[in-house]
Amino acid sequence: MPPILTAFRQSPDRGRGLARDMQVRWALEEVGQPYDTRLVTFDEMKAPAHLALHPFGQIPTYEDAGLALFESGAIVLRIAESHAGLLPTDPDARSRAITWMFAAQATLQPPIVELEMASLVERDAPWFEARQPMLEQRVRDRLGQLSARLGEAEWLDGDFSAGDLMMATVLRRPGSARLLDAYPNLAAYIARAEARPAFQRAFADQRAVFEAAAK
Ligand code: GTB
Repeated sequence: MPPILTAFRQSPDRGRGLARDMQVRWALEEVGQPYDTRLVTFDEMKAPAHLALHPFGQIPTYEDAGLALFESGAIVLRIAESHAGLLPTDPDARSRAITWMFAAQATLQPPIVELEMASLVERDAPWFEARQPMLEQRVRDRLGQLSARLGEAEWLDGDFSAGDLMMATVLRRPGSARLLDAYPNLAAYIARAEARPAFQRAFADQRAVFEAAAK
C-alpha cells in the first residue's frame, strides 16, 4: 500500500502550494515514491479519527505501513532517510543537510510567519503600523544572513537536499517572498527549486485539488 498524506479538501491558500502538505508532496516526488492523498475538511481535522493521527488537529499527516507521523519536517526527514536522493550518504554531509532543514523551520520560519500573521490578524490594531518595521527587519536580517551564506552557490551545501527543499519552502511564504527583491541570489535559488520537475508535479497535484473543489 502506498503511504497516505492528508491535505486540505479546500485549501485557504487557493492552490498556491503554501499549505504544508506541499513540502511532503515535493519530497515524495523527488524520491519517486507514489502516494495516496486523503483530503480532510476543517471539521474532520478536529474529529477524533484525525486527532488520533495529529494531536493538534492539523494537516499534514503521513501514514506508511504501521507508522503515523505529523509535522511536515519530521515527515520529510522520514522520506529522505528511507529513500535515496534527498540526503547525502556521507554522515557529516548528511548531518549538515539535516541542519539546514532545522534552520529553515526553527530560524527562518518564525520571523516570516510572525510578519505574515501580523498582516492577517493585527491589521486593525493600533500598534500594527508601529510594529511593521521591526517585524520586517527581523525577516531581512535572516534573509541577509542566508543570502551571504548561499553566495553564488546553487544549493546550500553541495547537491540539492532535503535542507534545500525545506528552505525553499519557507522562502516561498508570502512573508518573505515580498522582501526578496533585495536578495537576487535567494530569488534565483527559489526559482531553481521551483523549476525542479518534482516541485512542478507536486504543485500541479495540490493545484488540481483546489480546482476540483472550486467546480
Ligand atoms: N508545524 C506544523 C507542520 O509543519 O506540519 C504546522 C502544520 C500547520 O500549520 N498546518 C495548517 C493547518 O492544518 C495548514 S498549513 N491549519 C488548520 C488548523 O490549525 O486548524 C498552514 C497554512 C495554512 C494556510 C495557508 N494559506 O492560506 O496560505 C498557508 C499555510
